[in-house]
Amino acid sequence: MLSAVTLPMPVVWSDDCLRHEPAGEVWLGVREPGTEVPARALVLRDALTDAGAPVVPARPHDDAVLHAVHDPGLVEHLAGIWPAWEKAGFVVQQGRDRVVPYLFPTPGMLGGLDLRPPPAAHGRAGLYCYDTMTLIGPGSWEAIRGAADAALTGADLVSSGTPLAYALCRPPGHHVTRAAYGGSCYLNNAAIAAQALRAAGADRVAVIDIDAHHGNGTQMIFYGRADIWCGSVHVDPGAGWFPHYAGYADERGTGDGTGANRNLPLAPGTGDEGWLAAVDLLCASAAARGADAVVVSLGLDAAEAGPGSPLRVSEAGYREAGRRVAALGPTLLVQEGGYDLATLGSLAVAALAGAAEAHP
Ligand code: SP5
Ligand code: ZN
Repeated sequence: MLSAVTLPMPVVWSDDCLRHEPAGEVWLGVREPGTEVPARALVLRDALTDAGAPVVPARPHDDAVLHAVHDPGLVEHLAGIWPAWEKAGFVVQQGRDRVVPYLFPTPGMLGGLDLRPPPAAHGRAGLYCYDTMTLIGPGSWEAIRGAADAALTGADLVSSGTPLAYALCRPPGHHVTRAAYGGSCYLNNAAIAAQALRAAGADRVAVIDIDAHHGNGTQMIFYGRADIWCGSVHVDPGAGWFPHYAGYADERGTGDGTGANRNLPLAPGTGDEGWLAAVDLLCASAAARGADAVVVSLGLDAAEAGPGSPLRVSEAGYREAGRRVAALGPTLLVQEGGYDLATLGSLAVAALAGAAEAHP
């Protein structure tokens, strides 16, 4: 156990992150309880403050950086779809308490037609969404925006000389592409942070994603860019895991970004040895390319204790990974997944304690 640690790094926190109550997820047509719950954020905050980390409130930021990585239409949609849903009567008249899309305007459906945003809220619900698991309710937008502000505040800290910071973002973000949300994510907090670090003067940024699932959103946002290198270690999508359509090893970037993306898919059940070897390969690639700042998409759902966890990483494994990624340079850790409330706190403490060892 890590009893004597005093974590030196700021934990950026927004009370608004508690306001998102997805109230479950629709999986294969059935509403299930869901695991991305507000208590996650409280468990993480309590464990980190108990370990001595200072809490820094997230400061409000304008939309400039959000619009640099996301379609402004996505941001506007997230801010407006709940009020529109309510106004259309779905809550009071139909008992439909959350926004759940029923129609997705895929390229195959449109066949080249111009995409006309439907005036009807239920028609529009799937316009920027790619799954049925990522519900929107009354406080969702405030939490989504609060998480982005936490990431931006963390990036401010790192770009102003703090060597190590952690943004306690909830909801998570790494599954969100430029114009589509899903996977319990709404805005891509890590991509927003990486872009903010670039804007503040870091010439080269590395994003290292150690969530159990592929960081498909972050990958696709930066897929054509050489200035932000992306690496992800995750359970093999080819073995049947979310996000199913991305995360293969042959996805290496395109155009200017060719060679600036690296995926290391692992067999389900992989433990510390295989996972840390992959983390090392990502670190070596990032180091070879050079990074003025590092963003870590810190998912804690690769741990063995997770509900239906695809990988079997231990607390010691997370500590070691934290140490290795943070050794690459000034580092912002951004919270992604991790759902087992009984072990989430000690996993976060372990990862951050490891990162702190790299910045004594
Ligand atoms: C940020 C993050 O970790 N997002 C995870 C998204 C993947 N969720 C996949 C869920 C698959 C459906 N859950 C099955 C529940 C069976 N009761
Ligand atoms: Zn995940």
